[in-house]
Amino acid sequence: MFGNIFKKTYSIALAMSIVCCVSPLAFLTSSVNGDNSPQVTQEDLKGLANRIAVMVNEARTEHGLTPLYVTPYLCDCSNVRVREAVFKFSHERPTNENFDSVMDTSLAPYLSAAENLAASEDPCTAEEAFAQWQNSDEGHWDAILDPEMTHMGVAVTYEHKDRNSEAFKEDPFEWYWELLLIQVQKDPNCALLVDDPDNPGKKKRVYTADMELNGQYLPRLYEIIPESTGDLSGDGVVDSFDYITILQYIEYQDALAKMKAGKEYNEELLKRPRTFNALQMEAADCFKDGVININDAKVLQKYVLGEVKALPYEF
Ligand SMILES: [Ca+2]
Repeated sequence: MFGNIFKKTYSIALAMSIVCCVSPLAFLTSSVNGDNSPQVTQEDLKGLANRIAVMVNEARTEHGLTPLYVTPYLCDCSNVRVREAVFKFSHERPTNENFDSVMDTSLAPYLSAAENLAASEDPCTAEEAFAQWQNSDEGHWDAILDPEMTHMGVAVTYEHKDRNSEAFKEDPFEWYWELLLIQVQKDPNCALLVDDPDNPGKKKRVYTADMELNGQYLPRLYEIIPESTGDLSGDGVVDSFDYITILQYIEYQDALAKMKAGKEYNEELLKRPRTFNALQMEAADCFKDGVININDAKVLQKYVLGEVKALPYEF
């Protein structure tokens, strides 16, 4: 169809790591149940997974690599895998298939995939779990810093064990961590015909952009919740910082559109993706016309300068 660029290949079976965390820092254990199990909520687990996602991107950015997008679907897959890992700590699933069979390729069309697993004793922080991969010489860190990767899903789970049980004595791990990394396929709608150096006089198709996956976003430490139109930082005031934020967003989107169209674009801009969450998108649309462009930035600037009295701007 589009040549062998869509041929499915994947790197599999990165070695697992089981490292005991012996940090004296208590984590999520301030309140305990009668049986001494920490009260861990779904919100806690999501927060830990988000923290891992942020650390992955901090590490990539430090190494000059583009950050990875998180998608809700990949996190669902990651969650399936982390629950499987509680009972079978392996890159092979209970069905004996490889880990990547957890993904439906129509929802996550990938060229390559990798999985990092970690297990740790209670208590354990996200930083300690992440450090297991960073200090591993079994491919975990290489997977995180793989320049080809584009998207990820992360999940964390907690499986309480009775401290006096045989199960606990044999296997004291209660925290499980899964990071699913993929390199997404190229967007078939963003391709150019260029001269083929190997076949003089012939053209070849070159893909200019990765596919965009449903709901993809760049993880942040805290979700930004704008308090009004124009408050992109979520600090309750509309000021020049918000103006700079919307300009950077527009600049990035512009470079992205140019890349997809095969036009010249500023590569530096694409190394620092700027995305807005759904609430920020709403807050950035100062004209309330359904699109975010330079007109919204101009109105926001005028509002900051006092030339426009209210946002959103009404004609
Ligand atoms: Ca603000």
